[in-house]
Amino acid sequence: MIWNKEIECASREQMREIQSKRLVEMVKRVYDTVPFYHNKLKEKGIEPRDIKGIEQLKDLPFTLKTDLRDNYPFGLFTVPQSEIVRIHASSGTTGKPTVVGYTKKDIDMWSEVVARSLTMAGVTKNDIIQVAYGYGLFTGGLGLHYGAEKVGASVIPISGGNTAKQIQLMRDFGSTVIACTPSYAAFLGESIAKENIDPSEIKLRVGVFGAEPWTEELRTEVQKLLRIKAYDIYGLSEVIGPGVSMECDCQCGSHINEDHFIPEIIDPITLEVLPYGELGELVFTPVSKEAMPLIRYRTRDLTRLHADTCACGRTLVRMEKCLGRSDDMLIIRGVNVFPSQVESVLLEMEEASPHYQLVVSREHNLDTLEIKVELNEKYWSDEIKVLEGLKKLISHKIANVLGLTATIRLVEPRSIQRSEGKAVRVIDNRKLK
Ligand code: DLL
Repeated sequence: MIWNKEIECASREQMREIQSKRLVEMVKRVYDTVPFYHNKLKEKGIEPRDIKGIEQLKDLPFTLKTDLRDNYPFGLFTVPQSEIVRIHASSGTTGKPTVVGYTKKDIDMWSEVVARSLTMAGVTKNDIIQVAYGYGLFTGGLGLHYGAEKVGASVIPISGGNTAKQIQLMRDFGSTVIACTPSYAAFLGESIAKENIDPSEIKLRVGVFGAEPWTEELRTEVQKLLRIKAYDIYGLSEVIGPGVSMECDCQCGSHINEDHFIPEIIDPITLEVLPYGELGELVFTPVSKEAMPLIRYRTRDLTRLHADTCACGRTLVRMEKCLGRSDDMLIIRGVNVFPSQVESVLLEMEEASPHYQLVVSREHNLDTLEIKVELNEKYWSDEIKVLEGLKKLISHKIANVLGLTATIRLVEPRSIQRSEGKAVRVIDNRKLK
């Protein structure tokens, strides 16, 4: 089923026409109402009347996360506060949170894109969806909630955490869809397995997982644990929240709701726009948001775009699974390391659980990488020889993939702290010094 066929299956020309019209209108609006953009466009010598369509997107200035912080809290809003019906914020690692606002129309648009997304995963009004993303300033809970209601599904707004309750309601209410971070899904799966619950009591069939990078290997693991089909949902609060893009049943990339969020891939160094198929930083221009549209917002997420028509019939541009964020990329002794590479290696091995952590330190001016690997119950052994052998094997595999030697520390099942939301995969002690 397709939620909005006219848009999701539009020809490239039709889509460009919609995007052009919205872009022209939006640039004029922010020029007239947001001093930050007024000045930024003036600096570049751009008058709104110069912008005739999507071809000129590449000439417009970028917006950075720091720009949102500098205009904290409401400086980028285009409408008076009386028109704002919702405020969300994401807490950064440092300083002030990034604030976003929504008008009534923005909430409707957001519900529409999440409804499209859930429909891509085959969710219908006959489903019971357990929304286990956090409700609150984080966009995950309420974002999924409104979209699921729009689809007509029965929503259980349980929010994140309280695993025993999650499992109880899942059994009692017969939830068919679970929406949460993939790392929490892995934890839920393990907890169900531990309780020896009769699998027929769990009716889940679909997982809607996102808010953090995750690998194909983790997908396989979670699908096995929860006996579901797991779909990737992507989004960020600055652009709207969840529902910027979502995988369809073909699972060959996530379809971007590009009538609202125009995607580009840029080279993060030269800032040039790259052609489809090339790896680079994802940039979004949310053109139809009333309260807080942005021009060319740099997400820091690294991926590729593809524009060929998908077997599902949708023509919406697809983005590959995010490799990670450029600011999550660790540079260890000059080698670039993404946590997702470590995840891929570990989860190919039966012995490793989906819970791991990278600990980076600096000793005598030399970076060190320790990888804490939590073993699955079955493989946790008291025999030093067995554990040593396993350590060697993991170390060898990691060296092959990363081109870097890491110290492997095998840790007991359930000893790495679980997260109810985004998992903490990296502890970088170098930053503390
Ligand atoms: O994480 C919105 C969201 C909620 C998406 C629920 C999906 C499901 P923020 O907290 O602003 O918003 O974080 C946005 O999280 O720039 C990515 O780095 C990362 N991210 C989000 N979804 C994915 C995904 C929400 N599917 C940041 N794969 C983004 C990889 C993701 N990374």
